[in-house]
Amino acid sequence: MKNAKKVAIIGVFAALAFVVMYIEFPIFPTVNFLKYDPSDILALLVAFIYSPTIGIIVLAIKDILFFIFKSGDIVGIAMNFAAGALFIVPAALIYANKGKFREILGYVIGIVAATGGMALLNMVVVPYYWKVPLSEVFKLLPWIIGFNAIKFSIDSVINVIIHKRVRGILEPDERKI
Ligand code: RBF
Repeated sequence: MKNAKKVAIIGVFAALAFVVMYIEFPIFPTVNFLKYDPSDILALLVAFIYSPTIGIIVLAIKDILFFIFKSGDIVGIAMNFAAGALFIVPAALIYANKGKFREILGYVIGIVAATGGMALLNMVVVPYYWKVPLSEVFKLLPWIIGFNAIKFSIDSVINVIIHKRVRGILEPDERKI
């Protein structure tokens, strides 16, 4: 891909992801600091169509913009980035344009990596963030696991539906092959 196109794709998708992150809402009232937003789907799309690196760049720019213009919460943004990266990188590396089976396997491994990784990260971060003992975080663990599993399952289902169409729009020549 030409550099100019790469820069344009990154800019457009990071801007779109930043805007859709404003849709964020909690899934479980018990852990209302965890909010679902569809922005990771934009980063996943470019990771699938171009490369995991471009996906991570889009994810990072989106999070930096959201931190500056909306949240101002460095911990929340770092956790959002970590969760997105833990999902997108394995999913895109496993899929690697190798068909439906690899695509589904990519989502499954991505969901497991993000859900497991974030359970561990939350056990480290939440005691400091909310100033609560680790035993309190253990009580929240089922909700944290449920949240991440649901968040990245929703992203996977939406990506299954749209990723071929988006590829057709972005890379029309490849469709003829
Ligand atoms: N986002 C996730 O997708 N998964 C998480 O496990 C997760 N853990 C978080 C833990 C803390 C203490 C905070 C403050 C945020 C966490 N986030 C997580 C990010 C959150 O859902 C939201 O995207 C950001 O706070 C930006 O509003």
